[in-house]
Parts: sequence; structure tokens; C-alpha cells
Amino acid sequence: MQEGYTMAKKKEKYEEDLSVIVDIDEPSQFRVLLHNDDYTPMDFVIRILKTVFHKQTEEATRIMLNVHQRGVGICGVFPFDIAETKVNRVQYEARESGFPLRCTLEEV
Ligand code: TYC
Repeated sequence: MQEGYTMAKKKEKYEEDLSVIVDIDEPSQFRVLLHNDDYTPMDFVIRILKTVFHKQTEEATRIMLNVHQRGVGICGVFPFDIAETKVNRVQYEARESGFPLRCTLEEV
């Protein structure tokens, strides 16, 4: 009898603990997207992918060509603040160099 009561209490406590864990939300994630255009040089896009998104040359080239052919591509997935900072940095560097390169974010 005593054992049954203890187990019931334990189960209650376990479910209480579980509901606390389940209530914790994962921070939302955002895809950073690069868009194709007819004017930004391929080398500039590759350099952006290396400096802002820390891609190796091979991966940067693959992403750039993918965007060039399909119109849009993913550079990475980040929490909002990091995604936003990267988008701003890409836009700033592109404008500074006189290129119309577009970079946006979307929630995953
Ligand atoms: N289409 C560009 C060109 O032919 C290259 C390019 C690739 C531009 C990716 C933007 O996000 C981009 N020079």
C-alpha cells in the first residue's frame, strides 16, 4: 500500500517536471537567403559567403552557383539577432561596393 502511494507521488512529480521541460520554447531560427541579380560579380558573392558566413571556397562557390541558377539560396540558419546582423552586413558591403545584391531572412 505504502509502495503504491509512493509510486503515485513519484509519477505525479515526474509529470510535473516533464511539463516544465515541455514548456521551454526553443528560440526561433531564421534562414538567411541570398538572391540572384544580373550585376553582382560572382567573386563578390563568394567573398561575402566566406567572410560573413565562414564558408570554405568550395562551399561558397557551390552556394553562389546554386543562387545564380535557381534565383535564391540558403547561406545559413541562425537565431534572429545573428541572422539580422548578417543580413545588414551583406547589404552594407554590397551597397558600399555599388552592387544590388539582396539578402533577406525568413523564419524556419
Ligand atoms: N548572377 C550574377 C552574375 O552572373 C552572380 C550572382 C550570384 C549574383 C549570386 C548574386 O546572389 C547572387 N554575375
